[in-house]
Amino acid sequence: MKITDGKVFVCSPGRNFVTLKLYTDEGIYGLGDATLNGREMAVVAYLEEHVIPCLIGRDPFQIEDIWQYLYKGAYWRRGPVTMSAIAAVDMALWDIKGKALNTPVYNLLGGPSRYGVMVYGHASGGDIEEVVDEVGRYLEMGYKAVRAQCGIPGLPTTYGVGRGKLFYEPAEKGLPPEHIWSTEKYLNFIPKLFQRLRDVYGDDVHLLHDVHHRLTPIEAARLGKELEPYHLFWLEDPVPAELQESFRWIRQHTTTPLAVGEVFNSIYDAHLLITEQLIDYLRTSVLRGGGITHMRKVAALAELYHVRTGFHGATDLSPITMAAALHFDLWVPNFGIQEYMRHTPETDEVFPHAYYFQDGYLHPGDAPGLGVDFNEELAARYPYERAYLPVNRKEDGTMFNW
Ligand code: CS2
Ligand code: MG
Repeated sequence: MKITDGKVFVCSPGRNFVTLKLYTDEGIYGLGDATLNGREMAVVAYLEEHVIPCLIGRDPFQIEDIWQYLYKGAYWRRGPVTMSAIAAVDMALWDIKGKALNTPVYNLLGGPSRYGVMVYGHASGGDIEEVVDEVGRYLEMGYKAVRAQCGIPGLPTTYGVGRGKLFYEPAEKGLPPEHIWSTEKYLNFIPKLFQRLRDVYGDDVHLLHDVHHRLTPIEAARLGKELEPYHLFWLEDPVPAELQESFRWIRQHTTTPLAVGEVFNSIYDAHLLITEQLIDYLRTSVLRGGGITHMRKVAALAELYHVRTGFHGATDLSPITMAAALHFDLWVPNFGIQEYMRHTPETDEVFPHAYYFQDGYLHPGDAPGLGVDFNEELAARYPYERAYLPVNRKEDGTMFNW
């Protein structure tokens, strides 16, 4: 079998997505997600100008060799654009192989290691009582784990409080919206949220929270300690993680489990965090982390150090990534949890898929390959429009982390 062509599609059924379709001389095609929120067209150019021409004529079954070729052959290694492009090719190749061998991708990885993939939903609200109600809604839907994010008194906006119900899309058309932040107001408030949630829902519900890169290590240590009585499933992205050793300070002060990595794009971003056991869950999705081929090596290292997977699964990762993640999650021995932010109905129509939600778990389904398709005609009805993630400033105007 040979790769005969590759096409990149950009569409916007509720938000922008970049989709790679690889064609073969046997009529089988593979799909890959190449979406990079707010920088979509950079990955489109990388694929069309620099990757697809090198794929024509290659054997799609040589997944590892093509991965090595695209990684080492780039010379300028790593980075979110490069690794998202490599990931899209990788997902499409696994999809082709599964379809050609008439088996779901999880069977190619090693078969299922569990009955289903435990997921967490996103509850948010403008105040504590709204969040309490939203968490209740997710529990009624059967979720066993819920992330809770809340408006902060005194701040006009904050991370994770969505505009709609069930899904949260931060990217906005036009130029980047500017948000305002106060660490003090945030730190003084968040423990009250989780005290209330534990009072209402008891100890057994898995509760998660995303700090979204906004504290210093010692501030994160304070928050982790103050949240210990509410034993979160995880506290996510407490600090920007370029300086991996800064997690040593958090680890010394708190037993609250830590999750990080949705912005990482290779094993090197997490190597110290894993080998010094500074984190408990690694969030790097197969889209950000160079595909299934690279992420299974990262998961194998993590397994040695008691680190579990907790893949990113926000709406800016298309159903193709969700499908690929679920095949990986069903197989990977050191599975932790899968984020499941539901897509819009329009998105689900453009990307029909086999995966399904049942009683707090997702299952990838048993269709050959990844079990997801792409409706080109329908996608064309939702044209791309540039959108940006917000930026964040402190109350005094200092540029900060969003
Ligand atoms: C968030 C994301 O889901 C999460 O944990 O960090 O929603 C993140 O804000 C978006 O993926 C950014 O595009
Ligand atoms: Mg996050």
